[in-house]
Amino acid sequence: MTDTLVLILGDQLSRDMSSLKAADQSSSVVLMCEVLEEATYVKHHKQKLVFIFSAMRHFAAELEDAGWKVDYVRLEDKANSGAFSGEVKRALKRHKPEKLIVTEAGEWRVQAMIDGWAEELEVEIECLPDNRFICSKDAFAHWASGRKQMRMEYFYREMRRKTGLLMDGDEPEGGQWNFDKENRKPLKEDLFLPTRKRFAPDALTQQVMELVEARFSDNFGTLSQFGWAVDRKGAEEALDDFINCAVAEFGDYQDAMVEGRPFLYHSLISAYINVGLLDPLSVCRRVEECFKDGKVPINAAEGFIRQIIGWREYVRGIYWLKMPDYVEANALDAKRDLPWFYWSGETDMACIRDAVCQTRDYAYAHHIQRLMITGTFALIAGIDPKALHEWYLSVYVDAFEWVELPNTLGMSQFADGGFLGSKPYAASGSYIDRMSNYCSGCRYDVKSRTGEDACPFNALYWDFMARNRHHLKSNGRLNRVYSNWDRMGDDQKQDLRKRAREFLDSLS
Ligand code: FAD
Ligand code: DLZ
Ligand code: SF4
Repeated sequence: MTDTLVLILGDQLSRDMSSLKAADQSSSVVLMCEVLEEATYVKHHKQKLVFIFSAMRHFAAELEDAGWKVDYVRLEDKANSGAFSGEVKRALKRHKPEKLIVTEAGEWRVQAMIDGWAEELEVEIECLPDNRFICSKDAFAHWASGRKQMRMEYFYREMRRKTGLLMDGDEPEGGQWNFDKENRKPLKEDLFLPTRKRFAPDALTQQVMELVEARFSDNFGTLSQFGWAVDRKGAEEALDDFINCAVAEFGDYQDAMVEGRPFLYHSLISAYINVGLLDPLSVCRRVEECFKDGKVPINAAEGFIRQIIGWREYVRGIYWLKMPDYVEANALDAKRDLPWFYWSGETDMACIRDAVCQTRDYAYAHHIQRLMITGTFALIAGIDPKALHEWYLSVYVDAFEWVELPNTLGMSQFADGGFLGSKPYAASGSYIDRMSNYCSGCRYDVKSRTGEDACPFNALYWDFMARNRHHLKSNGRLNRVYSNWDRMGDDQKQDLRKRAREFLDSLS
């Protein structure tokens, strides 16, 4: 006898989900469904599809081992309706439960669908908050109310106090809330880089790889380097690997970039946290423990924990505060098409080529590559933020709209006019030269600003500042930039803008 149907979505792969906690195992059936509508709302990277479907299939087995009855609908099943609503309706007919329990969806699009079910379906529906976040949607809205501008730093301090992470009584551990100034070192030539743990696909993953190659053959990305963990044990091993060989250096080299070395000292765990294979707070406690044991310096521990209880929670709060209009934001009125090299990697710009090619091969690029290479280029070239958003949502294994959209539109493109962050992440080639080894192998000259061989970032940077002056002039953080521009001679300004225009005209 089934009293309850528990719907588990593809990014809710934890036995601690509020929906499972609220259900009685002996009288419940768990419904999981692979549906075409989720697989196609953007053209996901092949590795992301394999990761999600394989992780869902492994989680179904984990639930069965733990005593749950699971009704799992595969993409290949002939009767698959291709949509969540269709699959829920079919499951209601099969099991005739009195109640449907679901944890709220991560994405607005799916939550709107769930909200519609109350009218559409003849069953009691209980939709519970997602208990994997430290700050609920309501608590964030309360924190945000009355503020004209959001600032992550103040929100983050509240999260430190709330969790007690890196706190010494009421004071921050080490006497400072933020050690970011110490976290901007470029990589030294002779620094040892650890080889990071990758996971060979098991039989189930290989089956899914065949399915994805057959059904999604023209999606972006390759599968030959697939090395993601697809179950809880693997995700925990990936976390162990980060703790054992990378976390101590995470802070110092967080912003560094090295050609051909995609992973450096990053944790590579965002996808596992986002789908529920790792718990964010437990991850932070592990890192805090390393700091307390003297194995990890404060700048690394604080820098890492800030990303999770600060940025990750903050962007989720902004997403739910601002959706559904947020996706249309375009404060700088940027309209240019996304250049084809975001897909092909075929460009003479060595920095973009490396970021795009590793994205194709690993469905991964670290934060500074996303923000300061592909993100900054799009910003200063005036690429349509919605087109860029769809690109970021497609190409990374960890991409879910609630976290990707605020990072892209808000942090990276300033398309919300400075609601999420205080300044646009515009930069010239000298930033990339300082933080990476890209420029030494590039056909362009990072030191030149005009002429055919000049690094395109240089002229585009000034062109961006000049053409957006009416939007940005009141931003106090850009005063120095505009006084430098004003000090330039007219010929120099014209040359810079000409170089930018010619380069932009050459984009396809
Ligand atoms: P690490 O560098 O090791 O950081 C540790 C953890 O902190 C990450 O695993 C992640 O959970 C969290 N984190 C770090 N930075 C952020 C941030 N800005 N916002 C939210 N969480 C953060 N992250 C996603 O999870 N999904 C996305 O779709 C996504 N899209 C992005 C798009 C753009 C334009 C930018 C600039 C950033 C985006 N990020 C996204 C944030 C960040 O780049 C990734 O979380 C990070 O690169 C994942 O790699 P990692 O696990 O090795 O992270
Ligand atoms: C990303 C994704 C994909 C590709 N496929 C599925 C799927 O077939 N079934 C499913 O339950 N979830 C999938 N997901 C994850 C969902 O997109 C994710 O759960 C929602 O975006 C949450 O709002
Ligand atoms: Fe990128 Fe310019 Fe450096 Fe080339 S010279 S790698 S385009 S920043």
